[in-house]
Amino acid sequence: MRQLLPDDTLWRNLRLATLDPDVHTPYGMLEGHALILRNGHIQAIVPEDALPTSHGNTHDLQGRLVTPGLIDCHTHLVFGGNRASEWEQRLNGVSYQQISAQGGGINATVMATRAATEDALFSLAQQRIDNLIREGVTLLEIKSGYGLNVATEEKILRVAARLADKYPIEISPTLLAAHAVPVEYRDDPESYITQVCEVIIPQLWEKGLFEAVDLFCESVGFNLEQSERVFSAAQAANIPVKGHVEQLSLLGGAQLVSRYRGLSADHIEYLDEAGVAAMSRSGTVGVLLPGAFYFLREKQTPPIDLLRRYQVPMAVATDFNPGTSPFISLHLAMNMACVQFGLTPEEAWAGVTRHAAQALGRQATHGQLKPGYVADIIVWDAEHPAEILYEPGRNPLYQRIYRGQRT
Ligand code: DI6
Ligand code: FE
Repeated sequence: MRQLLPDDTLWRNLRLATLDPDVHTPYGMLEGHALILRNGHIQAIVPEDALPTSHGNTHDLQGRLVTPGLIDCHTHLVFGGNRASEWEQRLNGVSYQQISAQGGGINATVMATRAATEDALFSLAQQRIDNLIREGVTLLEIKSGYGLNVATEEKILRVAARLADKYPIEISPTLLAAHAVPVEYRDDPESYITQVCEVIIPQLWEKGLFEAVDLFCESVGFNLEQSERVFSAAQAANIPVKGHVEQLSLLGGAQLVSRYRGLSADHIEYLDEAGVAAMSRSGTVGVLLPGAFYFLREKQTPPIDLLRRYQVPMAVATDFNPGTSPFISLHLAMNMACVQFGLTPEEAWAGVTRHAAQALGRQATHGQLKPGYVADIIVWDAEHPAEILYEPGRNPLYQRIYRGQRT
């Protein structure tokens, strides 16, 4: 009979979808087990019949379904303004690329974000983060990328840090200064890349404002050579990298990310077998962003069968941003990953738990219900994990537990 400490909490009468690949059942499902939580972590998972008959701090969950907290590993959550008028232009036949070439697109949001105060950006971000917390998100990646100068990139990252201070959620901040060429460097993109490498990365890394460097390797973003300059600068400072790659064309960005042993290659609609093989060798996660695919009315889907065959972990994220994925729902992204890309519901669940944790370098501590992992746990009023993504908008969340505390 396991001994419990006075401060331990005991969660009984539940059905555990552990998402632990070493539990060989669908979703890593464990029936008839209980959770013991201690100091914000999972202390043990024990069979119900091996428990003490009573403990001061016991929660009976009446047989409910329990999963790890959800992880949204790719968002552009902090920005000013919106792009509804551009969206209407696109629906009247103007392409994303044309709008970008006219100084719209990312740069339109850059103007709005540069003009907004830090407090205004924080207030806008609060409404968005509330939605994700209500859906059960407990770890959230937030990128910069709508500043494109050191002051505004810092402003965005400071908003991300303030969100982490205020809300019961962990934030993983990413520097995406190489998101687009700002208007003031329109005729000299190489000099902007120099600014990113020699000013923005070192200054904001020195201030401890981000964990990884991201970039947009695409015809409307940066080419391979420019992307390599950014990754090389990050590598020189031992900063992990990731990339928006192969979204609208095949430039070889995924192979570049793999060459730098990047955390993740994101979008990857145009990824080829050479890129998949490279990702498999480097342990790079493929992050699927079906919201952008849907909103841009793309036709080319990511090579899911190749990713499966090479056992490349697939994560699923919202890519929440004003230009290509204005959907602040991870449940919807899970649904879209199944309906549009052909993932199974279990793959989508792995995509927002253990694979999303791996995309953020946290596979040893987050994204599974396993002893030693963080006690980020969601209790659902649902029979089966598939219900959560089958009916986005229903949100059967019963209780959200963040680091062992109900929130
Ligand atoms: N790819 C995307 O889909 C977003 N960023 C990126 O690199 C678009 C961001 C925007 O249009 O505001
Ligand atoms: Fe993105």
